[in-house]
Amino acid sequence: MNVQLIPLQSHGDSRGSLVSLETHKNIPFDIKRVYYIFDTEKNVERGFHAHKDLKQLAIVVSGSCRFRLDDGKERISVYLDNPSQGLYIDSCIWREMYDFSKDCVLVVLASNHYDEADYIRDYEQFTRYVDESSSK
Ligand code: T46
Repeated sequence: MNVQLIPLQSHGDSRGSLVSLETHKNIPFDIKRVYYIFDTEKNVERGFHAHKDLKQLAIVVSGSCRFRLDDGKERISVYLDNPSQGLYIDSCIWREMYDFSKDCVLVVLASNHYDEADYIRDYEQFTRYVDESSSK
């Protein structure tokens, strides 16, 4: 599955820690957009979609949450609770986010601007899209 946990170097000293995110240095795409998710409830689940082209890197800068990731063949779960680690998610991966801690702040770097046409929000349509793409 084209997902990867990327270690992000933390520059720490007695004053605290600092992580820098730079296009094509530790982020494998041009960063065109940044958004963040916060004020989440423990029992709420988000996502339930895939992207046709968009690549993203998700970092939990506070608290924790879990991702369910599915490429149409296998399904894995990833726990994020470390601001020095980014979860890279390639295009064509179904994602569901859940088990948010109350203090969770999830920052997401994206390879493109917001475009609803890039979303596949129906799971059956997603598996059809994966099958069609792999037979091309
Ligand atoms: C993803 C996961 C990890 C915007 O107006 N601009 C934006 O850049 C984004 C990301 C969203 N929105 C609007 C669209 C919806 O009206 O914000 C609202 C909530 O978006 P959505 O329901 O898609 O949120 P999530 O948490 O289900 O998914 C988001 C991203 O949309 C998605 O790309 O991979 O986080």
